[in-house]
Amino acid sequence: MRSPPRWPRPAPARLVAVALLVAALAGGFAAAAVPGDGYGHARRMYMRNKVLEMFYHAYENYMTYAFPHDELKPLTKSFTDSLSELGNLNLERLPQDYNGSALTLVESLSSLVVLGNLTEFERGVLWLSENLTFDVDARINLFEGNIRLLGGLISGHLLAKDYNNDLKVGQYKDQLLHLAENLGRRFLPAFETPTGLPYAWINLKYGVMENETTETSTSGCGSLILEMGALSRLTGDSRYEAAALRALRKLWSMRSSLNLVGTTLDVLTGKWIEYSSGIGAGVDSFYEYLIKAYVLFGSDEYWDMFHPAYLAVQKYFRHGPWYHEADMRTGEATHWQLTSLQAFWPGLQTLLGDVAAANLSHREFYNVWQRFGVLPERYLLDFGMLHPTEKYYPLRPEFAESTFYLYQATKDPWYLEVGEAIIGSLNYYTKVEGGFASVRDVSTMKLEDHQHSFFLSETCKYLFLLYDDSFLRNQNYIFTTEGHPLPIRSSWHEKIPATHVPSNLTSVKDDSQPIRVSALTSQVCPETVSRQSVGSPWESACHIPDVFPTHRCRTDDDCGVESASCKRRTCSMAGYCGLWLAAY
Ligand code: DMJ
Repeated sequence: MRSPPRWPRPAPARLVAVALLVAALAGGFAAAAVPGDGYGHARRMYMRNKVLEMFYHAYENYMTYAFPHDELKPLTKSFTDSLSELGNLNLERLPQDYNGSALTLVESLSSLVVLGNLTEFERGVLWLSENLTFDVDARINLFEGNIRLLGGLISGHLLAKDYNNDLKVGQYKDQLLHLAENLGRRFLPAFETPTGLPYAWINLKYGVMENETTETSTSGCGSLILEMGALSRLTGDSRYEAAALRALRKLWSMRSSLNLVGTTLDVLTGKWIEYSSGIGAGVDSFYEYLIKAYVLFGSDEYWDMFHPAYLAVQKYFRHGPWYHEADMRTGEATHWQLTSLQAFWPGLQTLLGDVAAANLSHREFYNVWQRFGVLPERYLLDFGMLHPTEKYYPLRPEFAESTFYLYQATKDPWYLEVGEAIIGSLNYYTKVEGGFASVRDVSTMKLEDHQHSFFLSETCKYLFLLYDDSFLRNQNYIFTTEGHPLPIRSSWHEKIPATHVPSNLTSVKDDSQPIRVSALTSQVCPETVSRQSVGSPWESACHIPDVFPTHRCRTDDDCGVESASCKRRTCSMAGYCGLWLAAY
């Protein structure tokens, strides 16, 4: 396999940054001055501009060859209507003049603002407000429609409001919000089930179709709360948030005694179909939305779900830096696979403040990235080989996303070098004249004719923010699972300005300000973090105390996880928890 070209390397300044991070961790949120991270301004600007080029190469090709259809086919310079793709609908049923939902444009709006192109953002807003309609006989996937279309519109609306004074063509008049509300209303029939768990598919014009499948995934019905919660708060119509929250509560009530959830379920019976689960496909954003809903809305209810769920993941799925899958009922490992989607987890852990664990896993993902040049969709850890069929890389953002979070938390320029490798690979393997193409098979680097919209909403956005985070200054955002920023507002938040939720949750504002690992660190390991001294190992959220303070136990389930090694403790014959078995 060819190696991608590498950008010039700077003199490493990583040690300085690591020392500062340790100092910052040791002092909790106490001030720790961060001088320049040693990466170099010119190099940073070079990489920033490189990402700009990538974004516009993808965006302009989409606008030329695919707009107003949904996504670009970069090899044939044609288009695909992703409503059909997202929903597998029968194209013949669509109206003759059906033009798609301009999905990639909707998905690009927030990125255009992050990149500082308000003129193009405004052009997009105006076009969408005059042309976009959801009154089409199209069956779409609720989850995808929510994170891509609804999330893109809501985020675009909030940004249009915030940047209103900088827009040129007249006043913004909430057009994107009206579109979002129109779409949200069309989602509501999906929630009309005995359990409150929504159908996975909805016809935008006619609601739930006859004989619609009743099977859905955990992420499909457990990651709607950010967009639908925001929609309710913006419109004053509580139905959206109520529907998403009811579904989330129901899902959480279905957890096992180990606080694990499965991967697929039936929305009519509320019974699990697939008991094996992990942190990747079908589940991933369920965890993400619990913690992000807590950050955005401040309700303890989200934290009270997230915390045990997170600890259960660390206890039952984690194996050193890897996360395997396990049966939700027994915690027994089922599949030993690395998946590309799992690469968001270190980003989530960084948001949470579990930087040590995040860094460890991120490095392993990077090793796999280096080995193949990109991340394969699935890699069999037990056989040390690619999955026989899932060998593709569809330009996914998750690894870049985690790299961005880790750099924000640590200011360690090593992550900027990782970004260089990602950018190098994307340009070398996937850039074609007509845009950026997905990789069909990472062992041959054969390409596939598809540029997914998330390449613009997430992959390019996180890579840009890695080198230029000026968008984050003076504002706190939480990014949806599709990379759309939602501002954290005190009017939406139950706790701000309470002292334990500092305002700067997602960003390091500039180099003269202290590193803030995360406001949530203190909730994961309340005392141990602040007791750490410089140079000692970092506490990790994998720490789970034994059930009884005496460390007595009846079974292994009464034992927790060692904080430093993250090894699971077991119950001895004499009835004490300890590291008796070197199982991990
Ligand atoms: C995105 O659509 C979202 O991040 C989703 O949650 C899962 N991953 C894809 C991109 O890989």
